[in-house]
Amino acid sequence: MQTNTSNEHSINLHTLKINKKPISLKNQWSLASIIELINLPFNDLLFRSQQVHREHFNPNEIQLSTLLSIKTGGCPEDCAYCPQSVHYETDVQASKMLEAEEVRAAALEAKKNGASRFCMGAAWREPKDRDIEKVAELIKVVKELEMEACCTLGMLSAEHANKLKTAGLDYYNHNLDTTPETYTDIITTRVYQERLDTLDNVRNAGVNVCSGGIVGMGESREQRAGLIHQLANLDPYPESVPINNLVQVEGTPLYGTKELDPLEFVRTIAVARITMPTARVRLSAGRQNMSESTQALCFMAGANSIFYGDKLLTTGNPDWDRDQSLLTKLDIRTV
Ligand code: SAM
Ligand code: DTB
Ligand code: SF4
Repeated sequence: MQTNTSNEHSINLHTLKINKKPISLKNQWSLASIIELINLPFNDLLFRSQQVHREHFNPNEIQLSTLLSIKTGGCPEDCAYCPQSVHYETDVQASKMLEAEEVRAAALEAKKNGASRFCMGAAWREPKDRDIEKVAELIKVVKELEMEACCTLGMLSAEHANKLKTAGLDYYNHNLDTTPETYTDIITTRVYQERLDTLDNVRNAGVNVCSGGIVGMGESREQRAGLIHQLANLDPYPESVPINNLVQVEGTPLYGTKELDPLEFVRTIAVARITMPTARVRLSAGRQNMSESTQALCFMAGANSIFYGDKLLTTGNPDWDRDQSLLTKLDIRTV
């Protein structure tokens, strides 16, 4: 465990050149220092995260990403939060992969509504070779519309990551979701190290990394700090960090979990901002039941991206108009 003092963390040192020799420096955070942060008095924590946020971003701008499920349901994995797993009986109907024209229409609508990134999700453990060929075509469709393209397709080999990079992929989303210690309580069909290996393959292919997690699954505050600890110590840390509040779906094992106090969600965002100062921290799933005041506190704490559009993958999200009204009230511009 590292014992760096918190002052050393106010800037992110990805690479330094000493005597012209490039060396990589990890953004090292000890678990203890992150627990100390998350336990700060709320106002002190928010003041600090807002300071870090202003050092790196315009505090009145957020980025908009729109999601589309390109292959829904029937997933062999058993993620306890997910309505798309074959292991649970939910209302989700499994479907075939969408055609390029359907994707073009959805991306065009997202662009017209102001989204800059289009993220395509598939309910796969991992894509097969023929899936990668089809997704590569979909990435080209999104790039033709001059939007950033993101995919989340499950585990990815180095070869598949390289193919998606060649097709023009900008970001790949693959969440760590929990701490390593709690992972096996949530998912038994794959191991944490496989998640880390996928992130390495994405990084090595030159694709930007989008990785975050889910809170509200019954974890403790220290475990939320533990998730941020894992993300912040990736070398380098992800360019995009989605923080999801569990969307409880009937039929999944986590349905009925005690709801997380919204202020605990805000604390998690603040700690993500402080420990990953230049990342886009995304206020992700869970906004449909979140008050405008809580969302405003999340932006204050350093969130500067949202999923935008009335659907996430299979569950609801605030519609375009409702979000535009909130952003107008807060004088937030979009990028
Ligand atoms: N199958 C791929 C995978 O798991 O990597 C990609 C799609 S999966 C739905 C992407 C992410 O959505 C998960 O890692 C998880 O963080 C998030 N997610 C899924 N169901 C959720 C729920 N009910 N509430 C909040 N986040 C959820
Ligand atoms: C992420 O971190 N959250 C998004 C996206 N990446 C793929 C997915 C949220 C899914 C919520 C449940 C659903 O709609 O199925
Ligand atoms: Fe499958 Fe992804 Fe859902 Fe897990 S989160 S069950 S891998 S779609």
